[in-house]
Amino acid sequence: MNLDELIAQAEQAFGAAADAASLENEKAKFLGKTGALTELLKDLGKLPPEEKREQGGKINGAKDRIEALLNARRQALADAQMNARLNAEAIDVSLPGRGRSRGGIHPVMRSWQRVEEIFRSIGFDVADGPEIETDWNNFTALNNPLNHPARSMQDTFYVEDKDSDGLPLLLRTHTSPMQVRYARHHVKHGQPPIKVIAPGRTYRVDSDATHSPMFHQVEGLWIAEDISFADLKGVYTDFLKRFFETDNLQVRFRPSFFPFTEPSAEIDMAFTSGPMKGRWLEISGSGQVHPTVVRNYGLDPEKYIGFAFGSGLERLTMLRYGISDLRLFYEGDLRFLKQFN
Ligand code: 2NL
Repeated sequence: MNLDELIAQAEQAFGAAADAASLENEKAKFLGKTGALTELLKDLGKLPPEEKREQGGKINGAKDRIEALLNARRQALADAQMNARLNAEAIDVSLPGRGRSRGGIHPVMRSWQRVEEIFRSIGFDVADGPEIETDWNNFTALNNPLNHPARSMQDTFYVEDKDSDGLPLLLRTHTSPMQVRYARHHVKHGQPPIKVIAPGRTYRVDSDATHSPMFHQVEGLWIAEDISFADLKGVYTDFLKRFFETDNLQVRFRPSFFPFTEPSAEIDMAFTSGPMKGRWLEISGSGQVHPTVVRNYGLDPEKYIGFAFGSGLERLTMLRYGISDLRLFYEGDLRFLKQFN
């Protein structure tokens, strides 16, 4: 077999291989275990030593040459593949950027921020706490009787896991448990006054045009030796004026009932100017903290006294911006949300 012819054959075969797989197929025909060159090398053994060296050198030279042709073709195919990819994935760097839209603050969160800012300025601390609570923190500590309907399966979301009293954990139905935790921690490590607000998410089994299963509350609590209903009136009226940015409002306290306060009052307000002038609006529950609740904080109710209130952040937000449908808060419609940013 003429080695130059073999080299020419290899060059032709490699050149005809259109991809890496067929190239490796062609390689086997020349350099593989049963390839042409390998067969030639096997036959060398039959030759006398002198010829063996000469023929061996030639064959190995041809082998080197074919391997070089193979590598050149491999490189060429790889280059072609890379060029095809670069063309296919080409990026037009002259196009304008896609831009990045900016998020905004939800109107209820704006109210939350405002409320914190106002109460901090009156000397209130801000409590935090878990949304999954124990039965004791959510109900018992707040003087809710065991058979109270708020505790029923129909009104409260219960969790499979049980607390250390063996009672099911639950999604807190108001923000009060944060204040219970705060007060007990405060009493353990120091003395009253306890002066705190607790804003946060709350959950009830309730869903219609005016109720959402998840909503936001802010509660306030001020306990010391001499905190009276007069302080509640002063603090809450000041809060409303600053929240709604007007002195033109009236506030009234209307007798009511809550298990955790005694006496209790509904707080109503009315604007004395503007489009809402003269309409009384329920804005908050409130009262003097019940002696049982004060005792559950770890304090002597004969010595310590104070007030608490609870307001809905959605309600405050609706009144501030003139929003008529609660559901708008939870739909995530940007046409609605953009108006507050
Ligand atoms: C309502 C009722 C109220 C409270 C919340 C409270 C919290 C503690 C102790 C005593 Cl830790 N009271 N919160 C008191 C009275 C009323 O809210 O339906 N608000 C929308």
